[in-house]
Amino acid sequence: MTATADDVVANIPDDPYDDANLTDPYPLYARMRDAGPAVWLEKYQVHAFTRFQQCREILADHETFISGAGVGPRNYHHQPPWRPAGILDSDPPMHTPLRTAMAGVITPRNVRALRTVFQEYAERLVDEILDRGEFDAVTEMAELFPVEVFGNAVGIPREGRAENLLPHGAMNFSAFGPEDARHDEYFAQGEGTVEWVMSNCARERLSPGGLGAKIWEYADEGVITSDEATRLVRALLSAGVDTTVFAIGNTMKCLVASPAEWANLHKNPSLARFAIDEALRHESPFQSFFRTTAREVDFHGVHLPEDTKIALFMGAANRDPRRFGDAADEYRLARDASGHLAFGMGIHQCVGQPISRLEMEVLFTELARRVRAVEPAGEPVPFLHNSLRGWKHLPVRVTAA
Ligand code: OVM
Repeated sequence: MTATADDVVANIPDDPYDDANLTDPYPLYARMRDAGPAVWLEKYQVHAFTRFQQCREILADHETFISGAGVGPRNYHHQPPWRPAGILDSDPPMHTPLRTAMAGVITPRNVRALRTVFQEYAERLVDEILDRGEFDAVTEMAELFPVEVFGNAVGIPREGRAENLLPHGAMNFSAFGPEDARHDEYFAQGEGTVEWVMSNCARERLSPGGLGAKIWEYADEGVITSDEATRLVRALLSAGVDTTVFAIGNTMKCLVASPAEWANLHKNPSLARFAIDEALRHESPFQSFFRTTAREVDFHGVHLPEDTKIALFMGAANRDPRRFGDAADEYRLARDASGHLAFGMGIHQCVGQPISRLEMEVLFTELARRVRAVEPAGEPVPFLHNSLRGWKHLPVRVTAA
């Protein structure tokens, strides 16, 4: 079934996925939020949700709004996924053992053990940044950090990481948005990376003691099958790189645009985690995806037939003044950004977030301590993508403390 436009829902003729709106989505997001709890995206023939309350309710109700038909516009009930479904695009009961194994591997204890090596790399990276004075905060910081420390944590070979993981992520995340020319381009650029990623999901390729090897222990115990273990390592390598790369770049972007907030952070580096959370809210790396109705449902005045795709814009929900106040469009270190939807909500809420948060906290605490001031050193270049939001280049000048 597909939904149809109706009288109660405002029609939006605009395309959130065109170049202009991907470059600056926020004016359109504001119009969509103000037009009602749901809007009709004419171009995609789909209802879209941009307010905090409705996005949160949809994410929390995984029985009505399922993931197993895919979290992009493609409905797996009618069209096969581009690759076999995994933890993200599944529902209970299939989802449950996958989540159990993943949560059993990404424990507070296992994550805490990563801090020292994250810290060592952060110190080296900040040494280099300060030596240089001017640097690209994306290619010379944001992209390097997760590729190095998260790659090591999972336990994959260093050789080939950057060339494969970044284009692989951009390709995979493209499937969470419309299958347009941009999607096809990222798929073309990702060619060959699937083979590299899948070969490194095999148990014999993963270094002992790493997160990947720990996932395989759940296969030994019979909690998951070998196929499922392979797909969980695939999920680590699919979800754990680009998202954190963009989160680091976006946090830097927010702080470079707010010299006063950098000064506050420098004065008190223990505020790093608030700077990061507010950046996750203000410029969410993962902006939008889809759910599918498991049954006919009336939701905030919208009638949705069974097996209907709906679009969720978490990037808009996280700017909703109904939740975050009149200054929701501003980046404020002092704000309580908690509860934002950048990591989702409910049974699919990002299971890897403590690793991502630790990476960022370590890096930004080190930067905050040793860098007195940051300023733009050139025009940033946006990275246009159908579900991710971030920067391709972000030239920054730093002054040592
Ligand atoms: C994947 C995947 C898994 C979990 C999360 C995610 C947030 C992607 O395997 O593609 O994106």
